[in-house]
Amino acid sequence: MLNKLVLDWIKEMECLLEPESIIWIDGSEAQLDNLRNTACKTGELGRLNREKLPNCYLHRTAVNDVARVEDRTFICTKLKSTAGPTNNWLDPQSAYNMLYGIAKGCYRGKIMYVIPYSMGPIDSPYAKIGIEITDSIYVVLNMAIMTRLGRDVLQKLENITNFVKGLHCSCELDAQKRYICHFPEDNAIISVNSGYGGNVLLGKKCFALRIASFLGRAEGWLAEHMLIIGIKTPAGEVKYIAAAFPSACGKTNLAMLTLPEIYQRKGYEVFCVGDDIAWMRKGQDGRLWAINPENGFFGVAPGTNKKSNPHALACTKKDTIFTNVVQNLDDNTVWWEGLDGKSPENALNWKGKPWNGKMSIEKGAHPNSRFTSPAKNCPSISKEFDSPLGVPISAIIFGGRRAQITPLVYEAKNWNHGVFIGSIMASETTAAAAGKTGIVRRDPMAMLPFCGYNIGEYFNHWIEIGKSLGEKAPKIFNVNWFRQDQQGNFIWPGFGENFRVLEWILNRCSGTINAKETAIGYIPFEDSINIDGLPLNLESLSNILKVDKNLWKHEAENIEKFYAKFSDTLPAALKLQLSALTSAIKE
Ligand code: GTP
Ligand code: SPV
Ligand code: MN
Repeated sequence: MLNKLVLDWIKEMECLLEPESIIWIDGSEAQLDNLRNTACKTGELGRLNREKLPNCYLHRTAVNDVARVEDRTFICTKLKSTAGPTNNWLDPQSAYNMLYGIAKGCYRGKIMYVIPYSMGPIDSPYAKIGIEITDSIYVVLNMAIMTRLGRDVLQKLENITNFVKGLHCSCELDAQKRYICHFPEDNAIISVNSGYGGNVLLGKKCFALRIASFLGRAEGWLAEHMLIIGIKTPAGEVKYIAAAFPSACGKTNLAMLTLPEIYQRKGYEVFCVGDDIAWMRKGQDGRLWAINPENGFFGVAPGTNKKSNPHALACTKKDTIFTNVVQNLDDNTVWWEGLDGKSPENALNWKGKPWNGKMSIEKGAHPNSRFTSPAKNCPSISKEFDSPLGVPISAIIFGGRRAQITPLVYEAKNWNHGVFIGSIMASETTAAAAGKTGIVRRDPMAMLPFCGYNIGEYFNHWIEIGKSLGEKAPKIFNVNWFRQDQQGNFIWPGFGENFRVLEWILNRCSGTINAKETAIGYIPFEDSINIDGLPLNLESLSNILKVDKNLWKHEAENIEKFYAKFSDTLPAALKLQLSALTSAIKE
């Protein structure tokens, strides 16, 4: 018997939405298959080639609905100051009134799907339960890949009083009435008028980052936009690294990294634990431990190929939902820019219009087209993937897209300096969010769009976590794979070759290698990064490792302006870090 809180809320939503019927998602293959068949009949999904892509489907979103909408995303808390200077804010009562007004009767003639799901392995003490109500089969099927759902969750719900309420209404997909609203004080999320992943798969960014970061602050843990990767050294030890890069800046690629041959020969191995979200807390042994709350990947398709990310490509070969990619009509398979082989000649583009790679200058796949694949499809998935307590983290990496200024890698002098480095992260915007791309903006810890409360207090929370970890805190680093030459080409080869930087990071963690102290932190000596076999000479390496004091002086001035936004919530420790940087670059 489900508990009354759940049933009361479902009843309340039924009265509001007025669906024709209700279907509880139990996660059984039979039920999901039924839904796939229905969606194929209505055209919500298209079935792809059964031999080449078994159990794979194609979905196209509305053309005005292809990415997260940050300007229509709100944190609704009683006090505006709780949401802080970087979030859009609405008063909860007026937000509920407006949203319930939009949602009233919007399921008429439709089925209301109720999805009970768990973020985190169901038997993990750190897992949290959510229920998403939706009118979209696409959402149900994506949630079935991205989360753990079904009977076990329903069973857990019998004894649980706190769950996250998520309501999704497709409505008319009207961009003017699109709202992604979070009520962290009520554990609730309401998303209306969108059908795009990050806006509607409510377990992901809405719950596992915005609501979870709010919960994490109260409960003493961190919800972060981070991948988790395991590295087995030739000595047989496995070390775990968590890394935060903004959207479409390389988390999936680093998480599923394929080792360059020289490292395979040396006996290294890498394992993927997660590619987007990490929940981290102090473990019994005093170290920082992380779980990946998700159960699948919602990865960027363009640029994924046999060379850049063979593991991601392998993930997409079965049981995958593709969104906004090219459909090759010759064999009913999929294609995107950057995939191996030539572009198809007889195809439909992401909008479903006839498209020919040779004749059209327009892109075939949307730059933010995605694949949704089960984690277990990943050839390098970690054997700790389902571990209830997660994995211990040895290093935290921050990074972003910076054509100039930020070196390939540098290391923080201590935890608080690391928090400072995270807080001043900046990156060029990408197609993952609506709006202009390629504009450099500050994106602290890659959490600017995802922090569910005042970001000044979030920085302070990080500082407190560091205090509590003390000597056992992970070391903090910053990386930048995206430095460009005068012609605008990336200087660093990236992808699998990024392991050369991870090797340095591991060596710094184990204390087996010295580094050069600079105004911004420790950087590698040139001969500490192995460039054997790379099309990169020592001079180029030295260029991307350099700290240009003039550029950093300018950067420090920008940081000061950015920090001014936080006024009294900015931790004193970070102000100290900024003045230390300002005086160090003057020397
Ligand atoms: P979200 O899912 O949006 O959070 O993104 P993500 O951080 O997981 O980004 P992802 O790994 O999917 O990479 C996005 C884009 O960056 C892809 O087009 C990649 O080809 C490109 N990319 C990833 N890693 C590298 C790299 O090391 N070098 C270069 N030049 N490009 C990269
Ligand atoms: C991101 O934008 O950071 C993503 C994709 O990981 S979405 O789920 O749309 O947020
Ligand atoms: Mn992401």
